[in-house]
Amino acid sequence: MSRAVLSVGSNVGDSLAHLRSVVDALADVTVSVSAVYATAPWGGVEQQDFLNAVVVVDDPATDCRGWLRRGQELEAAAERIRARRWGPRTLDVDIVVCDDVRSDDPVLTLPHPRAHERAFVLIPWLEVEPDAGLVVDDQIVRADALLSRLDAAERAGVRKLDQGLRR
Ligand code: PH2
Ligand code: MG
Ligand code: MG
Repeated sequence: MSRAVLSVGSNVGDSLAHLRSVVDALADVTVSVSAVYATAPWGGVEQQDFLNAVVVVDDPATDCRGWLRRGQELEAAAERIRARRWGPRTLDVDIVVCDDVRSDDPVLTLPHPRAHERAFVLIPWLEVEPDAGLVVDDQIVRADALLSRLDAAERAGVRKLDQGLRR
């Protein structure tokens, strides 16, 4: 059983529909859903802006590996092809944190090893969990403090949209 914070992103095809497919599929285990944000691409690959959101889920029947599997199923349903690291994708479902699990298993590293560097994760997460914290370098740090460490330009690249994911 576990509670997880999922970061969902898309910049290929009908991105809003891809993000909605996650919220629809996980509706009965969803605790909260952030707004949708248009975000400048992170990671140095020249590509379209992404749409990103954060979904908090809780399900006694799903463990952390289970969230990974469910995310991968949703990615497959969106016909995701892994063409390039940090490149364009129809749907990406990343597990930011799962309970208090810490793991350096390359299959599922927890917390997500780059979440603390990404305004497109921290901003929507803080919207739904203003007191969120994350273990970075063996220390628990507030997500708002992590966000303030990022470049202003990075934060400015994350813009809230009017359309939501819940119908
Ligand atoms: N995902 C990536 C690479 N870069 N940039 C933004 N803004 N949002 C993403 O979801 C994203 C990215 C690969 O997972
Ligand atoms: Mg990702
Ligand atoms: Mg991923």
